[in-house]
Amino acid sequence: MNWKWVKSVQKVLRGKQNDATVIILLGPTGSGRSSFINAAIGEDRLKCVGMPDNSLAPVTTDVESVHFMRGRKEYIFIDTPGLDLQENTAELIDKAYKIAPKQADVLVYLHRLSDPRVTVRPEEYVRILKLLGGSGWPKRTIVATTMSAMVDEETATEREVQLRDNLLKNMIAGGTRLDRFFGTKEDAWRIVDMVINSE
Ligand SMILES: Nc1nc2c(ncn2[C@@H]2O[C@H](COP(=O)(O)OP(=O)(O)OP(=O)(O)O)[C@@H](O)[C@H]2O)c(=O)[nH]1
Ligand SMILES: [Mg+2]
Repeated sequence: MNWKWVKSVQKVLRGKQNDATVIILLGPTGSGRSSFINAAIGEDRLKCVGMPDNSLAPVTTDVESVHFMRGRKEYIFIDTPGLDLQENTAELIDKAYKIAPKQADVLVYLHRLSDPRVTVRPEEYVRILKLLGGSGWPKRTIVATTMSAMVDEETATEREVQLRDNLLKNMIAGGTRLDRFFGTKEDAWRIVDMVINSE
């Protein structure tokens, strides 16, 4: 975890309008965080993998926030660098714990179903989810799977079962949701609203 970007997220959280809903996108590089935000706002505001070229380098290297009005309600989406890119995670998160952040309202953790392996250790993403989501983080978290179309349905389902029954078992018992994201605007809001409406 890179200390610098955790601080940037906390700055956004501290400065947020009381009635704005903050949605943080987390996950390994290339999991589709920036595409999720672009889908939700219906605009290619953030640079994504493949835009403008097919470079293999991670695209999002710093925290970026995007404000969006849905009706009269304000939403702040926060894009973050890939959680699998950083070094010294444990030490840096320990430091970050010492700053009391305002909590995020929704934490969307993306996981690619096309990946045969999980590249971020659960201890690491749980720590960052706790840090940014406060004490009620499990209920504010949704793990959304992406890129299901890149594998056959049997493989996709089997990987989701493994996530549900093994890796995410404790989080799900605490109220975290697991669902598939299909890439559209409607679907991005369905995912976000699932958490908001459960409060
Ligand atoms: N085939 C397929 N491609 C997808 C799907 N979802 C997203 N993508 C593509 O996968 C890429 C994801 O890129 P980003 O949204 O930039 O991912 P990111 O997590 O922000 O990545 P970094 O910022 O580089 O760490 C984009 O090119 C999307 O168009 C999907 O369900 N299937
Ligand atoms: Mg990105």
